[in-house]
Amino acid sequence: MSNNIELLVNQFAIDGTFKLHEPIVTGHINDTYLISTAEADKPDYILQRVNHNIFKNVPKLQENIVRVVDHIRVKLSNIPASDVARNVVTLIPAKDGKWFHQDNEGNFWRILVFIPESHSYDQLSSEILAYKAGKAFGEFGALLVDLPGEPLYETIKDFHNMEWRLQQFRDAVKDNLANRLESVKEEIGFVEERAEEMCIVQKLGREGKLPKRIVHCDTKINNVLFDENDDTLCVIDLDTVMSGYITSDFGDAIRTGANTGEEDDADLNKVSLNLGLFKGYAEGFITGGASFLTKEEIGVLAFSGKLFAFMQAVRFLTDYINGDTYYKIHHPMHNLQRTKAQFKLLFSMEAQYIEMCKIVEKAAKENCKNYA
Ligand code: ADP
Ligand code: GN1
Ligand code: MG
Repeated sequence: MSNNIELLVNQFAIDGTFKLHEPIVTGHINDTYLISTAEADKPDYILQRVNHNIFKNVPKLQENIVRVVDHIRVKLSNIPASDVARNVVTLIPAKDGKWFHQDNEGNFWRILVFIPESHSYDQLSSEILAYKAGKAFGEFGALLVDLPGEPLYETIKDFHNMEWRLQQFRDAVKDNLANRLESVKEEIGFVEERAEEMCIVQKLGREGKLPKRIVHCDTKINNVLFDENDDTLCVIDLDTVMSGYITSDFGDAIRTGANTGEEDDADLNKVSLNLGLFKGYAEGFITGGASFLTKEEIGVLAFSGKLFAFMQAVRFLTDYINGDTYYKIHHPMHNLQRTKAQFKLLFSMEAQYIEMCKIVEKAAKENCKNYA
């Protein structure tokens, strides 16, 4: 394998000599490796195999990322305080000029410069960190509000469309491919009890009450890098940056960053929404996005916390019922364990929903001119 990884790395126009590779195993979809180079004064790199069963057109996905990072880089270069090399990711082309390399087995690979002295968190430990992460994602949206040209390619169709996710779920229940329905009756009930309420964003969009934006669509909290002083550096993991609703970039971060437990916590007593972390993220996100957020968008932010715990529960449960064909799992019950943890988080948000709404409203009044 080492040799193969070295051969892959050498398909790209990197600066430096391959020394060693180390897997980074946080993600559920792609494969990621940290590549160290032999020379101390040359960058290290991130090598990724992009899952082409899920991302159907990797060349177009890569084109999206190039457009997005080029746009951000130009904007940052006009902001004197920015550190362009660490505030946006840098892709390295293959030696043939393409933004990917396809190996003989048909796999797609890409390389990014490793941003030095950076780290990410799977969960947040303080309100200030939550504020900084929220601000980084709000600012990310603000930077892309004026991306010129054609709409970005939709890398996964209907990715955060709740109506579509429910249809996939109901198809899975109907087909019962893995014969697991008996064990998930209660969870199926949880889904159906909330199904209609959870489609409100799609409905508001159709009615023209929520604008489509360029959104990140995977604002898991470990997709923001922090520096040695715990200040934010950069938003990463740009595979799903595309057109969508603002709910995507608020709800998914709350689901991961403001959870007192883990996404797949086996101990459900550990799982709940931490309101302080919610407040930090909300204040940061609204501050970072104040230049573009509309009153209607702010009005669905607290709801999006519930929506994304629900959507993720539906997605994990669908995969469990289908026999684990989408997410990487670490044991046979993993998708069900994840589902239960997401439902527990949702219940905690349901219990604290009034407070969540008040926090968002206060943050909007204090930080956002568009919010009367
Ligand atoms: P996944 O889709 O599997 O989550 P990511 O692109 O988020 O893949 O990368 C996984 C992890 O690798 C990140 O959480 C981060 O810790 C690290 N990482 C990714 N890209 C970079 C980078 N350019 N510089 C530093 N670390 C990175
Ligand atoms: C996947 O690969 P990763 O871990 O960044 C998934 C997200 C889910 C997340 C749940 C393309 O993200 O949508 O929210 O797992 N990405 C895709 O942890 O489906
Ligand atoms: Mg990631």
